Amino acid sequence: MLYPISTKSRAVHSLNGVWRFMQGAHSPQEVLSTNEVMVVPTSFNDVVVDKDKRSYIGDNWYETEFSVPRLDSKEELVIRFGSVTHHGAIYVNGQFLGEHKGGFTPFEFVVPEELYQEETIRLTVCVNNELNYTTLPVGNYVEEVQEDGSVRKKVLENFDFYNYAGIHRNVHLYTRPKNHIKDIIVTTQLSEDLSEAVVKVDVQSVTPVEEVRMTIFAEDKKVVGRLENGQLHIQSPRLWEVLDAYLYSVRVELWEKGELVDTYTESFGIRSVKVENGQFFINQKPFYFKGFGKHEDTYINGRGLNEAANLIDLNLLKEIGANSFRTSHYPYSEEMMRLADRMGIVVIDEVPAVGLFQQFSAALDLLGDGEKQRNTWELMQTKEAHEQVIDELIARDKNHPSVVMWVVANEPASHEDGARAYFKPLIERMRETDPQHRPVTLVNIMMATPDKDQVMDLVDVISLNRYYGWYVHHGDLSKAEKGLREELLRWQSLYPDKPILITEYGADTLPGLHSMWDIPYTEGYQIDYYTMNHGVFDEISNLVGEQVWNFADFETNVMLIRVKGNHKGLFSRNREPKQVVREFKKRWLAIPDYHYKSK
Ligand code: BDP
Repeated sequence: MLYPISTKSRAVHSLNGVWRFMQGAHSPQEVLSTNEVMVVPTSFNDVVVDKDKRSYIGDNWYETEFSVPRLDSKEELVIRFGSVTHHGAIYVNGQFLGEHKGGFTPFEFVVPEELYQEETIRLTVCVNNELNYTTLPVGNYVEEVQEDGSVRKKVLENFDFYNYAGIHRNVHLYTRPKNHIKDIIVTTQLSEDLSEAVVKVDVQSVTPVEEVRMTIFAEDKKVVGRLENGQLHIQSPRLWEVLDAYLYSVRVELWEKGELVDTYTESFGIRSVKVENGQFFINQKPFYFKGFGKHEDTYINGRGLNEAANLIDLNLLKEIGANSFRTSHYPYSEEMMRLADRMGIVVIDEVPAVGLFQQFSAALDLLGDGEKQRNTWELMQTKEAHEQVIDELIARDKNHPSVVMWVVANEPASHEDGARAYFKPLIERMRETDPQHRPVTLVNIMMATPDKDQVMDLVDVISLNRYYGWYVHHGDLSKAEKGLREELLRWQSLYPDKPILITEYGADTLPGLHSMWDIPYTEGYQIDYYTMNHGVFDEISNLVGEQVWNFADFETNVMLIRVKGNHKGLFSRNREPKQVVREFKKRWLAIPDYHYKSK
């Protein structure tokens, strides 16, 4: 799906700003009559202040007006949402336009032509934040009868982050030709010695045109060449390199009877990715991932787009010697993906498939005693949502050079019967749908040990979330070390040709907390915990990277094991470093991006 940009044939307007807001029942045929307002984009939760409104589950109504820009008869008007979490129903002048399920991918609708003559259009959005066993992420949905007899909806998160909601990303209004470029698919093929690249561009338009012109530009805007039959050979291409990004762009033009019908410019990078002999190669060199699992999570904005936070995060990431992050546990904003492309940061791109483990909620103390434990794969009805998010994520992110791997799910119950039948077709779908055929991984949970797991043979990289010294052997680092080593060696002998990637390891730490005995939660324990882990990682030849859990402290639901959120960040929630950051900086600056584990 194309990102909204202005070109000769397209004009983009922002609909961000202050909208009217109301929670509860409303008929969109009526004007939303309310004294409350809400900022778009942001999560509403931390902005409304009132406790009940913050945790409200159900319909949240947003409304604004805009005047219709001038259009000629060959143009159409589109309303586009970067994301609405988790379900958006869109109305114009009270008329239903369409809806979208899933809170982390963009969608758009064409405004009906009969409204183009109107002076203004009233845009109403119903944002529903319910989660259940058919949605991704998975939530435990309950309805509680209150003392006054009213029913309050609740979602008990089946995952460890706060269920922020709202119009989370940019809302754009844009004009484009009715016969327009629907999609641009860029693939590049690099020769073994990296001396030549074949760039292929596939353009999809609404109806075929006489001529499609495609020109590739270098970063300095000089013409590299024009495509013939959808392809161009580039000699000695400048590669998109880790922390040294180079972005080419392709300008696509649709021509009909000597007239320019539509034009769009897409940037791309030339780089290769492959998994072979237990190593992860970027541009033919074995790469070592240094970085983080993150969250889109900041004070005030919650999960709402915060571009300044995105930039400081990637600047801090570079400062500490890292080179990558995982979009745990959902697709991040398009703006973040573009920033990663620009800055040469490697991204592991994850769909919002989190919570696919029935007992996870019990482990996190979320469910009452009455809840019977059933089998995850009989209970969850997420197949349809899962297919949809895979298709939407790949449609959105396929051209990003920063994306080197897809994640089909985080910590599902891959040790329970039914997991294999559930995941096999999804993993195949991910591989086949991606025009670049990037590697696919599944992030394995600590209970799904090598003897119990039923799916890891299906993926390209063994991604492990392991908490030896935290959830396992809490506070006992020597037992933890032994356990970690044993388990990693078992994975290695089971899949000698597959790289192992540590996608999570971490320990909750309160800045400023110290103890003579470096007990858990102190800054001293966090340092010792990581030192122990790194010692073991360095022993394992096909362990190709370490991504810390988490980049920064983040908000969660209220739970026994959470003290105002999850404190496993290397940085606090306001991005101040904990003591361990200086240790990481030493280690990561000493580890090269390439050839660290070459045999
Ligand atoms: C894993 C999850 C992550 C949690 C983390 C933790 O993947 O979302 O926040 O552990 O417990 O279970 O800190």
